[in-house]
Amino acid sequence: MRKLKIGIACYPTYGGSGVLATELGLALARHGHEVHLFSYARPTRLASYHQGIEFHNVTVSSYPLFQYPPYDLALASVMRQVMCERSLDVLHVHYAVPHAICAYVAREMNTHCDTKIITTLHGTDITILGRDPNYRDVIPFGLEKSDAVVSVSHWLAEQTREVFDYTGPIDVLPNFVDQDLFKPRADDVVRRELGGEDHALLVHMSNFRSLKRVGDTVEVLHRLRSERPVRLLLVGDGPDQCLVRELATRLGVLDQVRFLGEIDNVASIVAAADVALFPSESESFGLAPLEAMACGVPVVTTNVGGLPEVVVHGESGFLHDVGDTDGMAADVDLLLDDPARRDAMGRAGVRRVTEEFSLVRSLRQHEELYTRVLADDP
Ligand code: GMT
Repeated sequence: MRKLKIGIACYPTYGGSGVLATELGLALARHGHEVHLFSYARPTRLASYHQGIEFHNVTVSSYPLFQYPPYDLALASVMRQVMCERSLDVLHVHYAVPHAICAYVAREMNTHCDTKIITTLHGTDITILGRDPNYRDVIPFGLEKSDAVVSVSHWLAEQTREVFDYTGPIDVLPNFVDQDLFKPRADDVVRRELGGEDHALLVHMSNFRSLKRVGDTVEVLHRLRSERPVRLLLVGDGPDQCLVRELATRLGVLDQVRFLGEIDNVASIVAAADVALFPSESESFGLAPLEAMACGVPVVTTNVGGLPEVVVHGESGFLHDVGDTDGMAADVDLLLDDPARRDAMGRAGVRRVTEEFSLVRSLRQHEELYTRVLADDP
């Protein structure tokens, strides 16, 4: 395919949509496309210089009248400028609010510019903001003005139709993972450092929002029956951190929990673990479970949202009802006491990632989508 000029807008924060948008941008740049990334801060995965990718930092001016400085207008303005100066072929925005509307406004301001707009929906932009009276009219407007709408799972595509009565086409392009980064552990150094020589290691990573139910990982730890000493590694940070710490103290398991915070070397920590725990009450896809699978670590999670599209129950992990910490604990015990089963599940996870969720596959799917949208001239 011809090399394209592609704009990508995303949140820069420690979260799935920003990580995926940045990884996609990096992969497209490595494939020879010219990539322009828009955000209000440098995304975590774009810490260093990368050839072929230019970062456009959107700054918001303060003004005495502004109780809420209008980031949306500043973003639309930077998008308009880059769209025009660089003749972008595609502007691919991640997370509908406010990015889809900003992209539309930017294109409307450039009367002679025919940049195609693609909006990828990631989850709460539909499931929470889509039901919020402050946003529920503006989101479908953004989708209708996009040249293509992408969802990260079939479940989220269904939700989008249901929440907005949306009848337009939706492409499902699932989350992906870079298997050069997330892979089964090659040595035991990190595992030893984490105490894995004489402990079984459980891992969870998230932004500690209430819907992640991080407290359930502590409940599971408390309910384990296995003879082996166990440690729970908690990666990430967020609003529920204190509650989780309090719960661990109350249940008498604080000594077994390590709060690792927001760290860079997530892949090596996850790969060092025996089992990964994700008790979310809602998840449009579940990037973190996917990363654990890529590391060959079996996943114990919930049967909600897009998670059953990621984890095959009994094959690459186990799915439970939300809050079923007894059931989750029983499966963790089973995996800790049966290394052969654990390894087989880990291998099945890696296979599934390679076949369905690889970076290479996703890059091809995205390039095909861009080509199709560019060919769809009215
Ligand atoms: O929707 C969110 O909560 C934010 C978003 C993010 O930026 O992390 O997470 C969503 O997008 C990820 C990437 O597509 C998905 O893997 C997560 O499942 C999804 N989170 C939820 O649906 C809660």
